[in-house]
Amino acid sequence: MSDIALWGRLNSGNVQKAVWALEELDLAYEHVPLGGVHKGLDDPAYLAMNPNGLVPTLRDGDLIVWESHAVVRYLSAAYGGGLLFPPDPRERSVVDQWTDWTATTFQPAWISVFWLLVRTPAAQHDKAAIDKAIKASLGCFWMMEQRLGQVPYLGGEQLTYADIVAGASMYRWMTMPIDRPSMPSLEAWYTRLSERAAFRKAICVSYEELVGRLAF
Ligand SMILES: N[C@@H](CCC(=O)N[C@@H](CS)C(=O)NCC(=O)O)C(=O)O
Repeated sequence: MSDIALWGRLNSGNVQKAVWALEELDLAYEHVPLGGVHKGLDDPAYLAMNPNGLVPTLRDGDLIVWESHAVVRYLSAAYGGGLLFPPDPRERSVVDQWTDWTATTFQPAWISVFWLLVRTPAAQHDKAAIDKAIKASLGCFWMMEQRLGQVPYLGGEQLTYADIVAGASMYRWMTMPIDRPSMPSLEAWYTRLSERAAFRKAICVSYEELVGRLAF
């Protein structure tokens, strides 16, 4: 058994961030499907590891970490060897800025489009709410468009964990049936990410099982 284990269903956007980091760093790990159709989130043994009762959870030896951004940041710091995780605090502050913005602002905005449009059964769609959520998301995407017009990655010149947590949204955003205004720098970033095997494996994953499904 590998020292590293990851719990969570592979069609969870938050689990996908952890898978991308593990794959990007070429780490050996055991994957344990959990949540969604696999259930198990209320298993006392799981709750003892992750009292938040959600996925992902990472184990590395005797360390347990949950919260996807903490997991990705840990893997980058522990195994990135300077890649993904800039050692200079000034450079890293910018990476953290985009990472925390993703957690607090960007992800809540775009994921609400995903829930209203994809996870909500079509018969219950609320067009006004969907339009409002798309508008709020576009505000975030325009910020990224501007940043990515200046530098190739959110943190600067190199791929970092900020690209992992924010880029994890891109496959869903680019494949949802919505009108997307042209954003050349964002699209070029998506193309750059798509050239990475780790991105394709972790992020370009079917979400068919989630369509029209508000709960498991
Ligand atoms: N803030 C948490 C959110 C975790 C979360 O919401 N996980 C969802 C999947 S994306 C979950 O466990 N849902 C229940 C399920 O999969 O059954 C993180 O980033 O890890």
